[in-house]
Amino acid sequence: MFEKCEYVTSIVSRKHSPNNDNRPEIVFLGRSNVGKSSLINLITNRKMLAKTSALPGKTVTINFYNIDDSFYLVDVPGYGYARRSKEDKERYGKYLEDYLTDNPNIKVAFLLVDTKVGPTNDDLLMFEYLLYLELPIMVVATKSDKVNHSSLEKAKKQIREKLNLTDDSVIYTSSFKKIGRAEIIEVIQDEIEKEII
Ligand SMILES: Nc1nc2c(ncn2[C@@H]2O[C@H](COP(=O)(O)OP(=O)(O)O)[C@@H](O)[C@H]2O)c(=O)[nH]1
Ligand SMILES: [Mg+2]
Repeated sequence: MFEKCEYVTSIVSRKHSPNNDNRPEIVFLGRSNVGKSSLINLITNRKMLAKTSALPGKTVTINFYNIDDSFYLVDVPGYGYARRSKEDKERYGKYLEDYLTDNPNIKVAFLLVDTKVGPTNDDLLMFEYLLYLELPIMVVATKSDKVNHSSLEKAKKQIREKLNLTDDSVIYTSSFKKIGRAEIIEVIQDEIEKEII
């Protein structure tokens, strides 16, 4: 896995999707700046595959990365970036809705939440929305390097409670410290194998 990782294209409408043969799609959702692009780089073990930025709100398209010619990682516009205009927010919301609705190719929707910040109202709305769409959700807590050991326990409790999750269903990651890669890959592998069997 991850021998070949390449950026394919950026789209704003599903009709331009490069996925013509219904390969599995693994999508990364979360607030602007939560660490989506960094996580894609961690998973693929590439430093610069997905563009990361200290400035929030940079990704405004749906970006497809071809992995081993067998599935796609998909990076989408982040939500909750206050400095975007209302029109922009509506536009990106539409792209996302168009991409997520009735899309059977999506095998995992990773919802990224900042470990230190915890789930925001926008995160809760996105979580509810993904439940409503009946997408297979996996919650990922990012930037776990930012909290110390005891705060991490508190953060875990908060995320579980706010989202009503059971114990083992959150994956804690740090792209900086390269934590959580194996767990993410295991989830992807399980979902993709289900397809083949
Ligand atoms: N401390 C810490 N910072 C991170 C981590 N991952 C990303 N960042 C930083 O958070 C900012 C946003 O990251 P990016 O991956 O571009 O987020 P995106 O907007 O969700 O794609 C950048 O300044 C990154 O360097 C992490 O694991 N730990
Ligand atoms: Mg990004």
